[in-house]
Amino acid sequence: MDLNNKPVLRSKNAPDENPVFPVLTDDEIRKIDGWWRAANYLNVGQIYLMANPLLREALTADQIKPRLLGHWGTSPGLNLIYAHMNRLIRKYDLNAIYMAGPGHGGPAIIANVWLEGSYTEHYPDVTEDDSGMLKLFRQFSTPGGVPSHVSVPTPGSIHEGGELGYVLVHAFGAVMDNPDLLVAAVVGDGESETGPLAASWKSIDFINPSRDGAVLPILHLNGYKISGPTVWGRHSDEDIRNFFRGQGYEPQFVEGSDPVSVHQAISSAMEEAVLKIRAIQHAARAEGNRQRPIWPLIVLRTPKGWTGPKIVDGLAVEGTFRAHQVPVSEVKTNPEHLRVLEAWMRSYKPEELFDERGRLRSEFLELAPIGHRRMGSNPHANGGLLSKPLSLPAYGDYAVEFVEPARERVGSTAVLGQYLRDVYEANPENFRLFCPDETNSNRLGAVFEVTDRCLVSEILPGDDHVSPDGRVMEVLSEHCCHGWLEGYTLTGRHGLFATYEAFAMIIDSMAMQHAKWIEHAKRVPWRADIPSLNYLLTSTCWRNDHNGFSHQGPGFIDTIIHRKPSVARVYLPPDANCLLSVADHCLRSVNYLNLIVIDKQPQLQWLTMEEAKQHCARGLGIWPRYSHNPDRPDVVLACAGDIPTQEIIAAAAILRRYVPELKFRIVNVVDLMRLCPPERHPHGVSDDEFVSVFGATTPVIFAFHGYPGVVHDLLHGRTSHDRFHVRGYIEEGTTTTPFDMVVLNKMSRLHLALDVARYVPGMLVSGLPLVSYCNEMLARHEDYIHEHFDDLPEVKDWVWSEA
Ligand SMILES: Cc1ncc(C[n+]2csc(CCOP(=O)(O)OP(=O)(O)O)c2C)c(N)n1
Ligand SMILES: [Mg+2]
Repeated sequence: MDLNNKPVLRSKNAPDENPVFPVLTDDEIRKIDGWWRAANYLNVGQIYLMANPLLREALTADQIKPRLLGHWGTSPGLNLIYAHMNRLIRKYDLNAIYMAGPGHGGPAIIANVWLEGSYTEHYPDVTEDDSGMLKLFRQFSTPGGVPSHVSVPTPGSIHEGGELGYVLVHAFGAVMDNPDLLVAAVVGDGESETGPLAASWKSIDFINPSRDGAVLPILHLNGYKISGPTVWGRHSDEDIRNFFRGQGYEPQFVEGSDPVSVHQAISSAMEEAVLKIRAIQHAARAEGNRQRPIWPLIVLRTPKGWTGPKIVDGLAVEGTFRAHQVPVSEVKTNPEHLRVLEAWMRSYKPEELFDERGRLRSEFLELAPIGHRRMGSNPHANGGLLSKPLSLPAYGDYAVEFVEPARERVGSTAVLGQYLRDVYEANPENFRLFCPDETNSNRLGAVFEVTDRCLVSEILPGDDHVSPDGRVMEVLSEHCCHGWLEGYTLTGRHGLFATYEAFAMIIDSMAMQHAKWIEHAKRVPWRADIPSLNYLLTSTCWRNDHNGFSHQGPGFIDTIIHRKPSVARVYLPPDANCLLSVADHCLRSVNYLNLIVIDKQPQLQWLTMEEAKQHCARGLGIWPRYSHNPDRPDVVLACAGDIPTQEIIAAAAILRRYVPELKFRIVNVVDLMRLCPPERHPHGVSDDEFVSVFGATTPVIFAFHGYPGVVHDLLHGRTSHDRFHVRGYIEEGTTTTPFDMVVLNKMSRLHLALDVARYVPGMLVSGLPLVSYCNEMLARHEDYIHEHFDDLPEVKDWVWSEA
């Protein structure tokens, strides 16, 4: 090995103390470079060619795809890193996976996993020869083929990179509780400008090297986004170094455009990083070091579209934003462009790289790791293969017991907290709670009896349950919480994301992307099932207290119901026993986004555990105890959600007093998707069952937790849908009392009773005293809260009674 002491490459801005020493022999460089050229060649082939894959004859216009799609610019950098990761995996027997933040470089990863043989193992018809190569080219970005991003069908991928910004959170989530795993995470310099990516550098404050694996971030500083420069592309190394040092990293810079020097520099930087990571892990695991380490990070400054056409039509392409997608277009119709493309492809010397059959020559193939060490075949990137079901305590043991129902108020999430405490105890290595900062506020604090908040940083004596060994992941970034949990479940482990309802909207796009991933994965046969992503939304829109208007927003329900029916589930448990039953169900499930919404405040408890089990299994049903002559009702009083359940049953009490002859049934919906016609959602009840619960023509007054339009949307297609009159959250809120919130949104018991008077035939006369009472009460309420700053005692202390 040539180990002279001369730095082979140093950034023009880098200070002298950071030289890079060569670690590769000339022969190693030749082989790595061969792999890299082969991957680059396959990249270009995927974008352009539909015939003549190895250029064994002169390229002609009819061999070019009619629609040129894909991204070239990021790909040479992605290929470079893949090739050098391969060398290190072999040398150190690393258990590593690759995440490409600029996931638009899909053809790069496809090229590499095909070269290493993983692709053909997953897709046997895409053989490792020239006909397989042609299939690889022809399927890319064409109808029925594979997408241009590193998406679900790409072996070795658990990160699509379509919506930029999440590569680091996915990577860090994947290594939590995976002590041997290393994720090489490439961050685009444009991507690094996104909010979620900017937030995620701090993830190292939550990575405990004694129990977690490691992420090696590689900032791919090619200087450009789609059509403009990146912010960091115009910053000095010194600025960038200061930024990363401030975040807890020691960056190593690699810069250049001469392949040989860059191979040396990147191999040296990556090897040094791997050794640093090993040293960090050894210090934590063998020597008990509890300090937050300084983690390595690589800044790779290479030209965008490196090795591509330098100038096209007189304009610079290589090293500029023009290399982002298809660097030379109109190849079918412009002979000069065809010539540029052919010269470009031949510059990789395919005849040197591929043998007669079209397979990568063995001297280059030697670089690839074997078996599960190949990054396209590592089971962590198909996490369901490694997933172990949770060991769950019997949730019935946590039941809220009562002599008479709905007489006392109990905090339902506090009960769930006790259950989660025991889930933690029974699953010390594959369950975590993710929460911006509100585990206690959401009343889940019982978990701190058995674990702490995680922080791998300075801990002060006054801190409450904070330690590097803590397993409650509290970071005030909904993006980090969601992304970590995605990475954690995609690698087969289980978790729950608990957050304030209004602020779930921050991650609604992430939820959408994850739903797409799961949905697509179900259609890819080799992808194993992964644990569901579970949401618990508390601090809901119905309680304002000191918070102003900012804290109300039940819109995450809308986000979830519009996801594919095969992955979307929404549960609105009305009390603690139902919450326990729903939580148990969700934690056992796979391949869903499970949304659970329930408030944290003490609330009336309606069902015994046995009743709750049956009700939740059915998902919706009549509650006979709270109904009045329910067999042939005049009206159905329906509810979904805890506060709506309280208000509708309180409305029922008013109705019984003022219109005793009125027959009604109380229907509660805990599994919201039951409302959908079965052809639109697998949970939808049959029309017969729907009619047996809601009747066929009976008016329905429906109190709903979220925006009323959600219920109308779900009911679309049901028998005489226009008889449903839905009350819900209508964007009213301020600092006010709990009952005033339902009054302002016209979902109070008084409004619901007035709706009965309005919509039930024959109520015009018999309902008059009812109407007077409700209107008087609304006026009294208004006066009372402004005088006393609290709800009327008969409202505040209302409990259900049979009489
Ligand atoms: C959140 C988000 N916003 C916008 C886009 C559209 N987009 C696709 S690629 C790209 C530029 C990415 O630049 P960079 O991260 O530097 O990647 P490069 O191609 O330079 O490696 C943009 C803006 C996106 N995919 N995701
Ligand atoms: Mg860039």
